[in-house]
Amino acid sequence: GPAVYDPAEPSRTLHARAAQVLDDNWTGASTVPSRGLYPHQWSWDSAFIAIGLRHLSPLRAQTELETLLDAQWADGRIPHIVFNPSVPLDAYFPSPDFWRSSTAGRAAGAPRTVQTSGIVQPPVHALAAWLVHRADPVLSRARGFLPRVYPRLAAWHRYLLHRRDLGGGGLVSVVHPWEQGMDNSPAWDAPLSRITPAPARSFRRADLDHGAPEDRPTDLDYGRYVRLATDYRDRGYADGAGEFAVEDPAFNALLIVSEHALARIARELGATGTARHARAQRLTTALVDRLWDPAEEMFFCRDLRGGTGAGGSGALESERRSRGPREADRRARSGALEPERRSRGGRPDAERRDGSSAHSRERRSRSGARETEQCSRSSALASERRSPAGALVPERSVSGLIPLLLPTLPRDVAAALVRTLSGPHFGLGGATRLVPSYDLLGEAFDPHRYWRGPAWFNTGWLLEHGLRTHTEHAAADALREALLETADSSDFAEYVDPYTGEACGALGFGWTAALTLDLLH
Ligand code: 9YW
Repeated sequence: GPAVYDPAEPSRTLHARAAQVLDDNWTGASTVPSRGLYPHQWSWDSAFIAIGLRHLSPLRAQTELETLLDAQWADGRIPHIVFNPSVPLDAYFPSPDFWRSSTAGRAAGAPRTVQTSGIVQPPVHALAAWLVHRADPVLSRARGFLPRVYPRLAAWHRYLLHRRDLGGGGLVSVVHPWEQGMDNSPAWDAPLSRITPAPARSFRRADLDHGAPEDRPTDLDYGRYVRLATDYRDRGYADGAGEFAVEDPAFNALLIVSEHALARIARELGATGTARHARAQRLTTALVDRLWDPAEEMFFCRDLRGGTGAGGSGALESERRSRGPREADRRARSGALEPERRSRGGRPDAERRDGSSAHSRERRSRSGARETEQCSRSSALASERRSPAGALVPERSVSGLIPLLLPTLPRDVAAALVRTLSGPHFGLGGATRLVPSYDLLGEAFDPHRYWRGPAWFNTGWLLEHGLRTHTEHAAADALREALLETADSSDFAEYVDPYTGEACGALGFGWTAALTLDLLH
């Protein structure tokens, strides 16, 4: 059988190689996710990287987070990218001249001296700061690490809770798929299908210089990403009016975990932390109320701009009752119908290539009719007619399992999540040893295309912790071992085939190496 990674005797080779990746990706003040593909600083990557770096150099781990926080906007947002001025503009798209943070973001308080993007990423930072502090409290106190980062982290959470509660139910919304971090997840297909893509010739994708096109999002995806980001920028990065607004389970679960961490930091600094723990508890309740589906035994995204008026808690069920599960699924997948978007997995090749089965023709004409209808309305009228509660998106994404991290999740909810994780849709311990990013049985499943099936190490790490939090130690041990073996055999790949562990995307990836180090300790 496979070698067991004994925590008492970390494999030196794997440890040393992971440390080497982080050294190679270190720029002097922060760490790039990947030298070729992502040559700047990314927000949630840096949080995960700091969690690993603390085992190599607590000073570097603190610096990683401080560099990111130095680019925070006055309104509290932490940008998803902090650009490295010494990297050529054409090395990554969208580059600083697209985001224009220091001009377009002036009203929102973008920094003047450093160029950033204007969207955000999941709030893993307070959790990271707490773990980094715990790794070397003496150094942390000597440098005044927590007193310096605490007010900034508090402002970050304040921004999310006050400016991004677009659904009015207490949860935070993302306004772009890049914000949630799982760029081309099938959960975005329905909300993205309403967005008119920017023409492909209006931008140049630098990512295709580094990655195989069939392992990356499509041009149509990128057209929509560009449209949404352009509109947000042209509104001066003001929140509220955008065409895309989704409450995501993982984003909100990470905020809750970070709010608990912020409570611990507050306590360390002499406050009680009670109010923050209470807020985290209220958010946990809201998460279950708004995003949990008891019949499907997992969390789903709530598309605030979607829905037919049948919204509210249990929208997925009422959708299913009125139309049947197949119909509800087909409606939600209308964004996945264009030939470019059709995946390698799931359906027979013939149907996918010619796209002309009666089934898909019918679906396509329906989605065309809906798009026309939406285009003909003025946007104010359209938003009036929409249900304020939106609708749950019936796609099973790994995001819907991440709330397992939450320590005060109701017991029956946690037990149901564990069943879903090891059931046919995610296959943990059965069909797979790693957790796929998307439903193994889903129509859009593709084992190699980015967030439409491959297993990722950050979500694996989060679920390993979730399993331990709910005392599923055997499953956590097995997942940990699979993560370590695959990080090793894939050369710290960005993502892997969830069945075979075959490497996809970039190698020498920052958070893969960092979280490997953390699992070894
Ligand atoms: C992009 C850097 C980022 C990650 C995201 C991942 C991808 C593409 O790479 O985003 O161009 O920003 O989806 O989660 O933070 O590793």
